Amino acid sequence: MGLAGSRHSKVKEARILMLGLDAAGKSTLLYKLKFNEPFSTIPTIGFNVEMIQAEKHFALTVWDVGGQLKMRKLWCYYFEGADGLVYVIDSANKQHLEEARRQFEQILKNELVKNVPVVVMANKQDLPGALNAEEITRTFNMKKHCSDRDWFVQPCCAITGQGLTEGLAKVTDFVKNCIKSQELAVVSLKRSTKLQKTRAI
Ligand SMILES: Nc1nc2c(ncn2[C@@H]2O[C@H](COP(=O)(O)OP(=O)(O)O)[C@@H](O)[C@H]2O)c(=O)[nH]1
Ligand SMILES: [Mg+2]
Repeated sequence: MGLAGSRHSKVKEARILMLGLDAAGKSTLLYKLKFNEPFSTIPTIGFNVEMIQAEKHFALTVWDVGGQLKMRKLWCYYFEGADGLVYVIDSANKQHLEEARRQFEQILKNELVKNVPVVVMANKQDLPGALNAEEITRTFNMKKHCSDRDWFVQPCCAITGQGLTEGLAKVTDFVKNCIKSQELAVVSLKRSTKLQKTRAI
C-alpha cells in the first residue's frame, strides 16, 4: 500500500495482483474495467498494469501477469507487496479447471501472500455449462484453502462487464479492512512499546 501524489495527498493506492491461467480472461477484464469497452486482447507477454480509481480516494494498481506456462515461473516476483489477489477462472473450460485449481493452491501457499485477501472471478458465465459461484467455491475448496484470509467468489462476464464492478468493490473493501487492521496493529504495538518504556523508567 502506498500514497499516490504528494505526501499529503489523501488518495491511497493499493496494489492488486491479478493471476489465472492463460486465456481465463484477465486482460479482457482489466480493460473492460478501465475503459468500459470490449478490447481485443493478444496473449500477454510480460504484464499489463493499469491504475483503476475504485473510489474517490482509493485507487488500485492492477497487475495482470501473463499466465502462459513459461510466465508462471515469474509470478512469485510480483507477489511481494501485493495488497489483494484477484484470481480469474474460465468457468466453462472443464479441461483446465483442475490445473487452475492446482495453480491457485500453489499461489495461496506462498508466504509472500499469506493473509492477503482474494477475490476469485468466475469468468465466462455467458458460456454454456459454466460453473456457478457455488460450484467454483466447492471445486476450489475455498473454505479450507482460504481460511486464513478474506475471500469471495464473484461470477462475471468480462465481455459484457457483468459482475466486474461488484468484484472490484469486494476487493476494495477487503483491502481497506486489511490495511485498517494493519494500521491498528502498528498503533497498538507503538502503545505497548511506549508502556514498556514508561515502566522501565
Ligand atoms: N465468452 C467469453 N469470452 C471471454 C470472456 N472473457 C474473455 N473472453 C475471451 O477469452 C479469450 C482470452 O482472453 P484474455 O483476456 O486474452 O485472457 P488472459 O490470457 O487471461 O489475459 C479472448 O478471446 C477473450 O475475448 C467472457 O467473459 N466470456
Ligand atoms: Mg492477458
